[in-house]
Amino acid sequence: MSNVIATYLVHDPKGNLAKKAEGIALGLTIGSWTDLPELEKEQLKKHKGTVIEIKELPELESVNQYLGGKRSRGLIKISYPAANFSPDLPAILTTVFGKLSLDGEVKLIDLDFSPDLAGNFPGPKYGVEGVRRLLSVYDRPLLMSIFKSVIGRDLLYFEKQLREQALGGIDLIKDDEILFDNPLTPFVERIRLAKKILQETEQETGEKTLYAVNLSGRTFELKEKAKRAVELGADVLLFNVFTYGLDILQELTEDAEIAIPILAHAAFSGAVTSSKLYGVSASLFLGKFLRAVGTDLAIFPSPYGSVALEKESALGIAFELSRQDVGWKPAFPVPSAGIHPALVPQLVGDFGVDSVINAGGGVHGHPQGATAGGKAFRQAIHAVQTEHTLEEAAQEQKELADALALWGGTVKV
Ligand code: 1AE
Repeated sequence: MSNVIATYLVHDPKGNLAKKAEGIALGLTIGSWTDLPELEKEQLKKHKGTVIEIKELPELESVNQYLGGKRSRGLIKISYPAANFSPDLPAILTTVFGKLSLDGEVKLIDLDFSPDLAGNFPGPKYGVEGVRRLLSVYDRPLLMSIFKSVIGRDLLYFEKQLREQALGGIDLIKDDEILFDNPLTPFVERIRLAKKILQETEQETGEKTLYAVNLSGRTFELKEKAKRAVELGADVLLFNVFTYGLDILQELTEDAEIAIPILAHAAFSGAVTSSKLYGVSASLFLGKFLRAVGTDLAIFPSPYGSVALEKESALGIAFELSRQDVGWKPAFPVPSAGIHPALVPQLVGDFGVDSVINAGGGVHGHPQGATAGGKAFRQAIHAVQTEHTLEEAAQEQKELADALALWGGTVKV
């Protein structure tokens, strides 16, 4: 059967989860059912939402107190026939969580597409394997860094930061998500300059570095701009997907001419995912959806950095980006924010070798500058790969020793 199955976390003030579930299943499909004549019932059957599971959860006193009254809690699964919507996320989301998102304490936890429906979503063009191939790096987590304090600076400053980061052995260097097209560092000039500088640094280090330029501007200009970037030889596009919308990212990834990887940033997603009672789960929003619409690398808050996400949520995102039991290529999880070299063992332990370690302050804030910052991260990654502690590795490697002296040991979450 062609359908989507939505899982909701519901807090019901009326204490009747079965009635609540049936109300959702009918309300979001054919409306009233019981009052209809038999013939119409038969005709509408294939459009009716079906409650397939109700799992009661223990009441939570903290929630009752917060909401000012008793709530029954439960996980409800409802199947929606694909006959009700066109096979695109705007239609699917409007069906399963359109007006329902405005109706009390309901959170959308998961959405399972039947295989034929999932086939309407492209998944990553490059994914883990494709990005690794571009870099010729196959056996370790990738290292990404972020331009910092570039707003109000010109191309000379951009060039200096780019060169310093690349010489530190960084695989991908991304624009800060708050750097937009601007007269001091225009989009096209950033791409041209990055190409030249990264060719020079590759000569020096023997290693490739990819630059992720921020694709920004008005929605209807994005495709042409992305294609221009590709013509100019851009390596990767950074995209603030959640301020534009998931379907817009899908439009970009489905365009065969936009044949470079896309790095999705989590900016604005907290407005939708942060509440325990409302919105959409992080694993669905930042994991499953991003992979479905074609993200190759997905940035989200790590569980131990400066804007931390709960560990369960961060691991849930990474799981959805990487799970093998779906038809899409795996995408790279990029747990970010407040990352420094001392966190590398924990990052690799939690997110695995097929993940990207991403740092802004943790690279630029190194006492000897960004090149040393990059080297310290690479030394930490090498230590983990060769089963040495960071302290052991730091005895031989000054950049790592200085980073550990500044940022200290790993944090257990
Ligand atoms: C989850 C977003 C992280 C991000 O965008 C960013 O700029 C992090 O910077 P640092 O590594 O915390 O300095």
